[in-house]
Amino acid sequence: MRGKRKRGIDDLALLGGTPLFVQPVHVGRPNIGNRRALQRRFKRILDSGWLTNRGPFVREFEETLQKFTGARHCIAVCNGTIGLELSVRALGLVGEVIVPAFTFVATVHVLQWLGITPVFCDVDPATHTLDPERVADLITPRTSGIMAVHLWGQPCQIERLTAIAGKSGLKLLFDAAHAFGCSYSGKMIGNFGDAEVYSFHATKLVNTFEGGAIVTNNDELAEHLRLMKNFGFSGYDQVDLLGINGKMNEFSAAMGITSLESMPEFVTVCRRNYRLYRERLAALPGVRLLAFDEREQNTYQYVVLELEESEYGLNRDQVVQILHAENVLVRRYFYPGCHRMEPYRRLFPDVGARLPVTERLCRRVLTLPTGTTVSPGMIEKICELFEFLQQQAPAIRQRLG
Ligand code: T4K
Repeated sequence: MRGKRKRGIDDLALLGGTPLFVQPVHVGRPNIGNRRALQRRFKRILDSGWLTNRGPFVREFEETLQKFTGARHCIAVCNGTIGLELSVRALGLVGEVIVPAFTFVATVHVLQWLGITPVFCDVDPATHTLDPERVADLITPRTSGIMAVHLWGQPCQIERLTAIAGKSGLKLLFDAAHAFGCSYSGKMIGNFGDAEVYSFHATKLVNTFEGGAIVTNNDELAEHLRLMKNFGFSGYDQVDLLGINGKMNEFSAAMGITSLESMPEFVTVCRRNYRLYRERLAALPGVRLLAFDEREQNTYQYVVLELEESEYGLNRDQVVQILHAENVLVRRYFYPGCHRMEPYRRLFPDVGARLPVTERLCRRVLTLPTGTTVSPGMIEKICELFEFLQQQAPAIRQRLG
């Protein structure tokens, strides 16, 4: 299964050696949970002939999520992106919305797709989430809202953002794609702002293959969202408003319920993995792992590493190139930053100048493999490789030219 540890730089796969892993080691392998329970649920769906349109599994999934978060309403949707789009429309966002550029591109695409101008804002270097001071600087008469992201499951500075939004009469929407199961001041994410949106994509801790959910404590908004995600239907042949198809299907909900049942085990494994990486990499020069507030609930579904080239000896992109050759498929999330992707690069060519932290993170960050398919032995090998690369950095740099 595994190649030998590296003794000299010629053992590196990039330089002709054998890869450390025979099979690719991914960052986001799905956590499956109890297969038998899942198969039983699939059988029930097939036997019942009820495949979608708010069937029993979707209702059960929504109720379970609601209890778990303590929020008043939870609306399951077919993916997180649609959940964000529905929320943006239902909240009546128009004109300009302040958003980070250091996020998965879906966050920003949602705004652009709906004809709203994304106003890119820099992030805090320690947490990688929106910097509230910079947010306040970007508010104009055209601003209708703030779309903040609890990146890596790390909560935003919610109190400060809430105060800024309240003072300026702005809506506050949280992209909580990474933050299901995380808490802020002891309260579950899902209870803040006007609404919060989770993703349950296959790569997330809890998954529904594709899926998401909108969570809110606003009754009127919830009612609006429920209609919107089902074409606006309020009865068999009555349509009350402009809607779309944002429904989750029964198979996805069954996966979600099964996945939720095993969530405590997933978190235990991810926490163990995170701590192993932390112990093994803590003393390595130029390596910093993103820290989580241990007083809060965290899921540790992302292990995020920042690499300082001047101390480590190699830059992030060289390390990624070497690790990929070893079949360790670390990812440069969220390189190159949304502002450097189309259409934003063309629309806002100079915006990078006011995003120094974002630009720096885009050069330094990589995420490491974790999840239930990643064992302590694999982590040991990966950490050994990181140590080896640091020790051999000058010679490797020379060979890479
Ligand atoms: N907001 C934020 C902040 C987000 O991060 C996301 C999604 C969204 C909004 C939108 O939510 P959704 O509409 O997706 O529900 C992946 C996911 O596709 C995406 O959902 C996620 N964020 C993003 C952070 O990661 P890619 O382009 O990196 O996917 P991909 O195919 O390269 O897969 C990632 C890793 O997982 C690879 O190493 C392969 C592995 N993998 C992937 C899949 C799909 C598997 O092992 N099995 C699988 O089935 O975006």
